[in-house]
Amino acid sequence: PKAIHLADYRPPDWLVEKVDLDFALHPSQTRVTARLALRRNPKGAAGAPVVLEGDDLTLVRLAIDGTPLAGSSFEATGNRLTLAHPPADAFLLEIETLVDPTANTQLMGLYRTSGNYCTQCEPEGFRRITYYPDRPDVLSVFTTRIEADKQEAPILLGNGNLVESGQVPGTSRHYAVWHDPWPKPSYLFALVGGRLAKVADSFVTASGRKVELGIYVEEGKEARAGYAMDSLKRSMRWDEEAFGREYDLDVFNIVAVSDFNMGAMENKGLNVFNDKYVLASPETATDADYSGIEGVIAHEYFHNWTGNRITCRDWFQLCLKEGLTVFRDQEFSSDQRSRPVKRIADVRMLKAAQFTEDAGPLAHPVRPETYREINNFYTATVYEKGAEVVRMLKTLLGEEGFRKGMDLYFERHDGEAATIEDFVSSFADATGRDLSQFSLWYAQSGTPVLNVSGTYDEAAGTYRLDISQSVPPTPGQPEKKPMVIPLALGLVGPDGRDQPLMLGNTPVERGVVEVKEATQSFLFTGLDARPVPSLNRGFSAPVNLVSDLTEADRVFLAAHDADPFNRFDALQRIALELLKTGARTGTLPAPDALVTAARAILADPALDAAFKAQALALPGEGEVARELAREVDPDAVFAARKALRVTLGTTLAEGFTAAYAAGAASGAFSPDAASAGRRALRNLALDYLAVTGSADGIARAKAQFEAADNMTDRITALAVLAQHDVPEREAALDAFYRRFERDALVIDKWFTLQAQIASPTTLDRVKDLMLHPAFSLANPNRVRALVGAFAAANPTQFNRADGEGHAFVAEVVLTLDSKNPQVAARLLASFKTFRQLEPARRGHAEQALRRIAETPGLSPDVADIATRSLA
Ligand code: DPP
Ligand code: ZN
Repeated sequence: PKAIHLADYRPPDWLVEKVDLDFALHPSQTRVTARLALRRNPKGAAGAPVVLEGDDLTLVRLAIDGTPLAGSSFEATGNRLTLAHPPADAFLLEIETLVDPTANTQLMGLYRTSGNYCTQCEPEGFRRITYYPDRPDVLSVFTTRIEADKQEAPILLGNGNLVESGQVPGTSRHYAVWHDPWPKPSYLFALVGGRLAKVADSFVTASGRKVELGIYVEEGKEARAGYAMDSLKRSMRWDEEAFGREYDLDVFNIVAVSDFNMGAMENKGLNVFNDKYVLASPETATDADYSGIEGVIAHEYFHNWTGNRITCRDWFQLCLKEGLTVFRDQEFSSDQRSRPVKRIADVRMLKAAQFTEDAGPLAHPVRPETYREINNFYTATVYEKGAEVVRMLKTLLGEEGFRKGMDLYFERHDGEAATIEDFVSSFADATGRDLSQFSLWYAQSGTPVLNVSGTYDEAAGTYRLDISQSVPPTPGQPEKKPMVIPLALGLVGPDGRDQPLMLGNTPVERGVVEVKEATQSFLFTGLDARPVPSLNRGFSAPVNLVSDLTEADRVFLAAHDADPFNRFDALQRIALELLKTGARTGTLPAPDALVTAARAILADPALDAAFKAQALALPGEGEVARELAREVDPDAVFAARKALRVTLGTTLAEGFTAAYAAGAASGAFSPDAASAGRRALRNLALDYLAVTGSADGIARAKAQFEAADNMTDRITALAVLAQHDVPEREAALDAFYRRFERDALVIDKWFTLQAQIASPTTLDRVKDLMLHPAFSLANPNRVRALVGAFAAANPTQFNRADGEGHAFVAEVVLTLDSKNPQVAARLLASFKTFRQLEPARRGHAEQALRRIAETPGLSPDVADIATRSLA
């Protein structure tokens, strides 16, 4: 496919005033009649033809203003419909197409899942339904009539409000007409038809309008939608309170489906969800599942304003809706739960996914300037780094300035397809700040490195921070300019309290200094003792911080820092340095400082359990590898980490035993954050107490596995057992399977934890599991749970020294590519860290990538990832 460039953007030549769609649902021959009221765009090219996108379409009939068109007056291929000489500057184009939803294995456009009909149109799926100007800057008012066999599809759902429904006389068919008054681009279109059970509720908006809420699930799963419904109502209230945004239709529906490429989709008034992010019960869902549901429900709901009411001008602007909406859902979850713990979890995820992406061949700016396949840009960079950029804006402007900017953005651009420039200008204009340098965060890829060193002058009572910044080269961007980095900091005195933060005679506003130059110094005054600097508090900027802090400084911060994030980070950094040295040299340095700091955190009654669990969980293998950056031997990383876990587990056995006992459940299960935190710490303790594989530890894990009254406790115990080659492992895996065999989402967990076992036998296990009746290459959740987990979360086995792990994943990618290119490409992206590896493993990975790249007939999705990975 050819490259598309942001610089080539042109407004559409034709607009769609309104569109009427008529669907006659049929398993293999669904008839779609589209009536587009087309009008020439005064901003388009004069005299331009009408060119509509299609994908795999069968055209049946075409008419203009009611008159059928002769074949000579248009040109139609599966992928394009061209009217070289449209009759007038405004006319009604009627298009009839046939689509086969059963044969649709890509899960883009109209497809079937568990026998039900559903759609996915973002980013370019609508063109698989009918010919259309399928681009986000063409907004139109949609009316959708859906007709189906009443037995097959008793439920018929569309965007907007239901305006009519009834029986088709003399047939077994019925219909429903949905009208969405809000103009929208085609990627927000959706319909659902099928046999589904409804969970109903309602919500009264701040201005007193009643909204009917519905969550549709497969029959028999109604009881598992309660938490999703509760999350939805809390999201609706929160968006009113935090952003002044009210819902704008009479109905809000969510449909949970079991075959879905992504997490969920924000179609106007009709969100379609991967059922993983809707269904939960204590027996089947972990605490992580509950918080995932809360976050994704909120995310899709928040898109109603940031994405739907204001959409993107083109797909280069994807972060305009995604980064902002992730920021909004993170803030929501922070308000619902513990803010520091949420921040820690988000930063862990950011580093694991985005920093890694930024450090490899797939690095790209938050707003890319070129792409070949837009599906490959739904990335951690666009989403998570995009959210960090919005967070930095808030840190720079303060609470009030940020809200003013958001208000102005909504006021100016409601109903429009906007750009990042529009977004940033709203903040600049609302606050009078020059944000031109700040905009580099959208344009420059790569994670900035911030080097910081401090000098205390006792006689002058000053402390000078010398800071230099650089952004490493990334694909297409060999050289970078200095960025604006909001650095939140504190100067911690010997008593553990923050000392005054003064530059000259001026207090530092909100504790944030702005680093703007390649090198810059800040002289803090009025200090009567040498401080320990607490830098980048709350992870105020997504940078790699290199400081001259000593291990002793970090032990001190881990114990005293007023910023909880940096207490966590200090401990993690001590561990990371040990792990790096251990992995490089084969010998772990003395971990005494870490043990001391960890013991203090574990015993501190003022800290909540969720925080302790985060602080005491060692950095992952991926993070250690990323920090090592080159010549990585994943086995050495694993060995170092294992050795450190054994040391901590043994030396802190008493503390972990106490934490394990203290975390025992009292009363009925509740998914709230405090209870979840208690379980997290208890389960971390279980892992440490069993890490040596001692009989005691295994017995404790086995007992917990058998007695658990919730999925978090059960699956963690099983994961602990799975990491040890003991007879209890296979017995427990079998018992788990038998207990949940009818529950695909739970069996996914069973696949995942087996795929993650760090053992040379795992590859064969995974190959066997691919033949298991519960596995299917046709279902994205199954693929991700088994093969995705192996590739992305089992560094030692995916990167086996003999290359078999790479070869296996490459083989799956090729098989999958002909069915579902999007999921195949996502799986292939697991190779993005291969350049970090030592030469032999790197060679194997490269060979696997080449084998893919040289295969004829690849999808654009897989071809794009393979090419960029090898570049
Ligand atoms: N727009 C969806 C989401 O991120 C994904 N396609 O919510
Ligand atoms: Zn989104």
